[in-house]
Amino acid sequence: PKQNVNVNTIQMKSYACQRRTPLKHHNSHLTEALEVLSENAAYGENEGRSVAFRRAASVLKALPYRVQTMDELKCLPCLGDHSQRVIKEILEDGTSREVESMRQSEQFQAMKALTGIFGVGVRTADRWFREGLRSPSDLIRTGQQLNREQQAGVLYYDELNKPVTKHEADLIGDIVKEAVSAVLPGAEIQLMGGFRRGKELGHDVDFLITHPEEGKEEELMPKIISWLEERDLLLYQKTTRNSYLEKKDAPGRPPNNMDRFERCFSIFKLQGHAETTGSDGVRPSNQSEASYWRAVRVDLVVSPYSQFAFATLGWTGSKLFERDLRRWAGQEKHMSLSSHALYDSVQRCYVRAQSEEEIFEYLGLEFIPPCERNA
Ligand code: DGT
Ligand code: MG
Repeated sequence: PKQNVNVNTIQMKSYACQRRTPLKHHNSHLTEALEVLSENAAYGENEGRSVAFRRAASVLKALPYRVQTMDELKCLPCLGDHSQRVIKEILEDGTSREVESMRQSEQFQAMKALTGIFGVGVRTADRWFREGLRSPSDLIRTGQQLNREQQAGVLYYDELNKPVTKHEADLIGDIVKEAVSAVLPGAEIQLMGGFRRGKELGHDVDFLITHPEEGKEEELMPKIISWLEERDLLLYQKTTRNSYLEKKDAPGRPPNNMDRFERCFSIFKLQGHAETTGSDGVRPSNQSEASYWRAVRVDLVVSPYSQFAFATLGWTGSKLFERDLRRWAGQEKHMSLSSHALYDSVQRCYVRAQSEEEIFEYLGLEFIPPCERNA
């Protein structure tokens, strides 16, 4: 399709929220390498560097053709020297030695394995690495002190690292719907995160819950959790309460990345589903129907109706798209955007919105549908 695209007329905008980024693109041979560099920088707690590589990858995801020569990159934003060097290497040799040796390195692999444990961040993983630990089994063998979250993370490590399918996400959606409508009739639930952007696989399943009558959603989470626990559907859960106060949280302060909704990090026990049957559709003989389940990470978020549009926008992702929305709002529009609200620092007022479309419009951005937010 390249013949139809004049590479010199492509106007690549520099904020991810100004671009359309489809899920399937033409440059994964380059973006995967750049994302290894980004991941590695994150393991070294170099956030700026990590984001820079992620931005470079993201620009290539938005290109409507497969890059063949360095010449085609001339007019593109966000491609630093290091990214360009790596791209050049891949275009010339098919692979980047720097990236490949990084991928193979003991440190990279150990950090990937350790941060892949639910409840383990870069700091903890790095400390363990320096103590000589490399994998979840090393943690068990050496009897490391683990918190409740990490214990669950180690216990269900293999299953939680197996991608969740859209089908499994829908099965969990049905359960959450049943729970929510049992404890609060009229409540609405929406699938968020990667699955809302059209992904077929995810690392978890994200849901946003609200009720059209403001206030009805208060203290909803504990009721949902009890309903699920009574039916033995949860392996782990940690609920945090809503701590959002408009007066305290938004104006003047830099927009805070962590939001303050009532929220539950959980691990679901997903009963007898197709994934664990063999390719012939026959269940392995060692598992009875009752013991037939897998662990799946699920995030539940409850939002008041008046904040629902902001919560929807904030929980759809991708992470880079969200980051650039906030950066755009702050740098270009003197506004502060969070998953709760939009504050206009020039007009000194909060902006109300009923839909994502209205928020884009207020930000002076063309509306980008969820399936094109895969930045
Ligand atoms: P996945 O799950 O790896 O397939 O991909 P995503 O895009 O679903 O990523 P995930 O589940 O980590 O997060 C979903 C979106 O929700 C993400 O794009 C940004 C947003 N998000 C996640 N955690 C937070 C949070 O603590 N605060 C806010 N405001 N947003 C968050
Ligand atoms: Mg997700």
